[in-house]
Amino acid sequence: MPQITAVQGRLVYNSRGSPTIEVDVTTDRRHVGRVSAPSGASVGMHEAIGFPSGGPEASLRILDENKTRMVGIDPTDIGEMHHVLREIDQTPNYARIGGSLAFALSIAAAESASLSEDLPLFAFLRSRPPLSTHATQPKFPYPLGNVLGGGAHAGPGTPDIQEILVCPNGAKTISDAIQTNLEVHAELRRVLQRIDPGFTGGKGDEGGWAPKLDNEQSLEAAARACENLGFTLGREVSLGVDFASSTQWDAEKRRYVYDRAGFENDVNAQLEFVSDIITRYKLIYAEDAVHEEAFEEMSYIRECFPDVLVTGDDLTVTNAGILSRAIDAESCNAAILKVNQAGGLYDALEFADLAAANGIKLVTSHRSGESTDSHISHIGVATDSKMLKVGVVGGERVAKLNELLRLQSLDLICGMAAL
Ligand code: 2PG
Ligand code: MG
Repeated sequence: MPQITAVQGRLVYNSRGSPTIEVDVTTDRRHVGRVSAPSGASVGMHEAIGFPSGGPEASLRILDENKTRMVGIDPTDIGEMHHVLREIDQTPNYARIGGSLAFALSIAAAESASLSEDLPLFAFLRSRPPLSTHATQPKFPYPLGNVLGGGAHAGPGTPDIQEILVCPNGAKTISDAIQTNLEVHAELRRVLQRIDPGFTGGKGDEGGWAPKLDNEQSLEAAARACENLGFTLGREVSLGVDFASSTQWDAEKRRYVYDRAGFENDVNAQLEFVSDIITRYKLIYAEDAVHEEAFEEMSYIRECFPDVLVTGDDLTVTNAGILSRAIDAESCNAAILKVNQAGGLYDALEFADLAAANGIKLVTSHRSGESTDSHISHIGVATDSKMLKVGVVGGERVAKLNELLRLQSLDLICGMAAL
């Protein structure tokens, strides 16, 4: 039986320059899994806590105090590490040890186990619990890339909408898909420079352009970039939007406040606003179109747009209990999978399994504050995710895309996921 022989944590930095933790887990003295924890800027209120009150240092101290409980366990049983983490932290949201520690430890253990079995991480994860419901042949998720950023990911003057995304839904191979997103991103820069010759080429946290334009102008520019390349929106290439509506929601006023554009939406106006954007820009993907507790309003959008991936992120926070609520209310037909929202890998895979069993499509996603790790590319393939939301440019984003290209050359994954 393979055994964890060493666990080592350290402080490192994420793509925003904020401190985070990295954990190495060694199996049988040779197989080292190494993972560092990402962090979000627009964080759902029911997500796992990133770090306890003492920050990354406190998580590292807790790791040091508890290392001996991890040494000796079998990392090929994903449930064992989960069990240890749950013994140390019995809070529902990893408030004691920090979700970042649960994230880094659990994925590093799985990576070291996959190395000990000489399997790519995705194949290792597919072959054991808690994943049970999956297609027999793995397929590539479509890369869903942020081409224009605003909201919590970019400064004043940029759109209130957090992310305008591109999906190369006509691509037949993962390499074509990645290339298409890169072309749209590059063409969008030219479009933005034509609109505003003073555009500096500045980008938001995820590598999408951050122009001084409002929501409408930004969507127009993204659509024009696709059309300039000869694409018909909704055919070879489609746009998506992460509205990240909890950022705009003012619970006291019960209105969505669009500070930068200078208007407010009551609940009905928000539904009209979102529906209008989905229709006019032929969106294939609409994330968090309403705030994180608006299960009923989300279900209205889902009903109106059965062919759009009406996706929960802050709404479902990779939490199986909350996903059950969304399933009961028929709030969404797709859900974001971010392991660090759940905390540990086991929690996230349970969520994935529940989603699959209920016909909810998965979109595995990065965070705005990322590392150069590429484990989520494997997690996306392992969970039969339809899309992998990882950005288009920037070292920490490209790292995930390049991993998909490496997987392509292994010839173990056939074709693109059916959307
Ligand atoms: C989101 C994510 C990633 P953040 O809202 O979907 O794009 O952003 O990591 O800031 O929560
Ligand atoms: Mg989101």
